[in-house]
Amino acid sequence: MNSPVFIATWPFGLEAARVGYQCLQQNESSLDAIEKAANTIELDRTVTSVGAGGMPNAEGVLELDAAIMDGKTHSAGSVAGLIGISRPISVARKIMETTPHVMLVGSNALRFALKHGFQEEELRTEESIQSWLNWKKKHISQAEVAHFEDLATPQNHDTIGLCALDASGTLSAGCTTSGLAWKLPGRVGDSPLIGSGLYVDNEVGAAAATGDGDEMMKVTISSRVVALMAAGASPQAACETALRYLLRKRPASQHKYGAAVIALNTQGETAGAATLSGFSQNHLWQWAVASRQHPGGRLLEGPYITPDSSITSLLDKA
Ligand code: SD4
Repeated sequence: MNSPVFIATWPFGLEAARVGYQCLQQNESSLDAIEKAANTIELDRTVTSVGAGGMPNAEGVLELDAAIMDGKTHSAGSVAGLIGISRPISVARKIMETTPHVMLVGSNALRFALKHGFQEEELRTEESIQSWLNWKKKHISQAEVAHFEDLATPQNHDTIGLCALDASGTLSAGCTTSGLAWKLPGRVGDSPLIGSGLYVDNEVGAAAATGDGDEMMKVTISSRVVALMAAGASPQAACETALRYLLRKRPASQHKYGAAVIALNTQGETAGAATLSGFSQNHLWQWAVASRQHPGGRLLEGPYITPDSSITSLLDKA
């Protein structure tokens, strides 16, 4: 018997970690724990970057991306640009379990979801519509390049990435998001891409990502973290090395809104790290861990990686 562990990105990941860990304590599979924990955040309309209540695209349409991966079977399911379905990770799981495919997109993903009993509903809130209208008013007269300049505020992004190790020793991972607010219609980020937003190798570990998907997908960051662990790195060293690789290959990403990864290995060791860009004392990189020591979960901060060093905590500098 393994000692279960659940990790998730961001402060709202604390609730996900608590819910996920509770499932694991009741001997549910890591896959079920990932789905239930992700659903909790997807259905929470106060979280403005995941599922219902998420921020819309440039045309005011809320397009959701999600993926799930099962370490036991090394199978995966994924959905992108899904409109009007509140639990996209469950649609991703349904694709994984009932089709020979991995990923469905847009209107055909919606058709698939409806066929499998998911209900279509309005997922935008008054608040998210108002934020979009405010953004639109500000940007209507500007060129499209300017359109992207202020995408990176804490309200505009923050995907939930999740990794779980269950009592049988099986790892699973998930990722679900409304993606970058005000994105171009049809834009798909890293979150639903296997290897970028998430990856699991049941003999090694699991990883999930959040942050600038347009940068992280260029280095398939989550599979890189798992490959580094397979080569002998600790989860912490793997996260930091993968982020340094991103900064080396894409120096421009240092000036963008940041990238972050979490990792969990077969021993139940956990890690998280982020690039320094995009983070401040007002927007900390935090991730949640729930385990036997902390069944209700606890939040950890940092470290923040620069090309040649790391900073443990931005709070210490306060
Ligand atoms: C994306 N990775 O769509 C997501 C956004 C995110 O923190 O996680 N931001 O690129």
